[in-house]
Amino acid sequence: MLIKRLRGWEAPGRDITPEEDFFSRRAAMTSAAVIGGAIAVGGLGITAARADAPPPGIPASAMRYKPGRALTAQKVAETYNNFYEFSTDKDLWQMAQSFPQRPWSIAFDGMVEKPFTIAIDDLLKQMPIEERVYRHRCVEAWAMTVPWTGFALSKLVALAKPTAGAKYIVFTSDADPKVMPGLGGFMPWPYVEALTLAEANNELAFIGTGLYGKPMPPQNGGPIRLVTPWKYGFKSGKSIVKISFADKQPDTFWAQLAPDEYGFWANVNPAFPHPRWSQAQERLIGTDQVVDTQIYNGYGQWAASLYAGMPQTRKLFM
Ligand SMILES: Nc1nc2c(c(=O)[nH]1)N[C@H]1C(S)=C(S)[C@@H](COP(=O)(O)O)O[C@H]1N2
Ligand SMILES: [Mo]
Repeated sequence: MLIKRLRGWEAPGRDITPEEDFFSRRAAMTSAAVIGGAIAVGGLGITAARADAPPPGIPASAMRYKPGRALTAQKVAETYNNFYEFSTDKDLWQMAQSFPQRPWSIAFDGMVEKPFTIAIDDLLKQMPIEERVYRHRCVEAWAMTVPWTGFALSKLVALAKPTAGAKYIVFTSDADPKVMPGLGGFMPWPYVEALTLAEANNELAFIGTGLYGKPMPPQNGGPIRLVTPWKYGFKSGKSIVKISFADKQPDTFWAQLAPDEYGFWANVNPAFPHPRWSQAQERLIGTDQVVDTQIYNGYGQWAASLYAGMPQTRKLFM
């Protein structure tokens, strides 16, 4: 009997299909989807999932955090990016195609039982790969809804074995001047972002290794990135090469660059405007829709208890 070993970007139950098929099949199934609880909102095979019915090709389990929105068109999610190591322009995806994704390894250090380095493919073999459709809210007031493949961050924390005093997990992104023309200048490279260990162990916190059923494109943070859907997108570091554990809150990239605008917590909240723009609404990329932003990006059911004992001030939401 043939035992199929899932690759790192595959998830059990996913009907792996080349994207062209995936989208034309979705368009073809639009009328069927109406019966299944989704309605067509016109144009380009975009459907709005009314009752979080899974789009074709996506397992029902991927919908358990109730995205409640149509998937962003794959082409849009993969060609409209923030990755300042390459460029501050959104159309950097072509530049990122020469970013080598193998060999790739991740070093674990700081407050762990024993520091170690693991090759990405060895890590993927050990992790329970699944797929999750999440909304993503950038602090710049745009949003997307995409199917990530990967595994719960809590599984990675367990593998790393932090010591009793560790309180923070720190993610360092790759910084390779040979392939990243945006490095240098005044920015505090490398890109470092962090979570508390309590946040990292929250069930929503996810490590993304794939997107739309394929390996994570380099421009989206391949081969491995963080995904924290209740926080502004800048917390989710891309192309991670090091994960450290610490007992003190580290200096993070955005908090160093613009401390009055971007904080450590970065929880989404429409009631606290950015100093230069409102956070009340968000633009769904690839469409002309603008929708209301929700506290914790709509994930309060899972995330709000993390902050129950804290002052609900701007600091928690910037
Ligand atoms: N290393 C690194 N990670 C990063 C960024 C970056 O510039 N460099 N941008 C962040 C921001 S602001 C957002 S909104 C998301 C964008 O992810 P996407 O391009 O996959 O949509 O990546 C985040 N992670
Ligand atoms: Mo962002």
